[in-house]
Amino acid sequence: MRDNLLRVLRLGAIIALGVALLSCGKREGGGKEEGESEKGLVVGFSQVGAESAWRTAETTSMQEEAAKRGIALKFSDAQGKQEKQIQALRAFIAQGVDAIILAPVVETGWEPALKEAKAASIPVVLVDRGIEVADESLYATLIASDFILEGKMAAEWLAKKMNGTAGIVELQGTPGAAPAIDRKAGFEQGIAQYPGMQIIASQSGDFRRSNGKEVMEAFLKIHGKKINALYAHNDDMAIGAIQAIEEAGLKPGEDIIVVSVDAVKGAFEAMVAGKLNCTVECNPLLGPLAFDAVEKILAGQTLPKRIVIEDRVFDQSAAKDVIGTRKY
Ligand code: GZL
Repeated sequence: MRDNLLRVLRLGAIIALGVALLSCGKREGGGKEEGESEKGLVVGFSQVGAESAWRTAETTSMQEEAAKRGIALKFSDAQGKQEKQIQALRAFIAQGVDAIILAPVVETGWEPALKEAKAASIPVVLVDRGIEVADESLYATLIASDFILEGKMAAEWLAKKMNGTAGIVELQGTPGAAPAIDRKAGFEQGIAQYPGMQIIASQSGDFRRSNGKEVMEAFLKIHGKKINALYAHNDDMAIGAIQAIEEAGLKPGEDIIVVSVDAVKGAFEAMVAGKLNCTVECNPLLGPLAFDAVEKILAGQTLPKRIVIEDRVFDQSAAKDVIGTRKY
């Protein structure tokens, strides 16, 4: 009799322990964490910064889409510094977010933090820029434009406009950033078949309007009349350079033909004013695709490693008709 009683008590203790262990994986009290939304999803977004109109449009798209889906978004602006992005990733991991969205400022140096996210079973979606990693399992997918193609489209348009002969200066984006590396490579590939298309100077303006103006001032001082075309890796630097061209007493869009990338509203305004000649679109409204990817991954679906955004070319001939339809 006594043995049976001991057996029942022992079995009861084992069951109680099992229930306790099983429930310890859930949040305290099973309730929602502070700031959690209806769906309970909490997503960390590590953003490069606010260096350009394109970047601001991307941030707005992400924030609006999260709100629309009832997802709590933890937002971090790294002010262009990779170490701040890595700190943000580690903070998101410590907070136990459900997923991370990362717009990586540069291509390299991400493995340690991404390995920590993987160890914590937190999926990472890359948006806007790619990274160089040996182990592609460290991120779920990359949603971005094809920057090499953008560079080629810019080159093709300019070669036709210049009838295959131009003295070109180039304003590069942020050193080490995928769009800067690939837009340069794509443009060089695009002009390779035109011996008369010569890049006479190339320097980074860090995707910023103010830097674009400063670097263009220097180009004009050094190379003067040899310059009859500008290729800028983004519209913000092109718009800064346009100011420098005007202050040098030259006509942007006529004395110096200007081609850039992004197709932000400011570029259309400059084209309507005849100061910018062509912009290659790079769509920043990535919020819907990014959160589709997050929700699919959390539902256990596998995504393609690369989701490519389609881009178009806009020049002055279309600017007036299109400007009213632009969303960023
Ligand atoms: C492109 C994005 C680039 C934009 C710039 O996906 O990373 O960074 O072209 C922005 O305007 O600063």
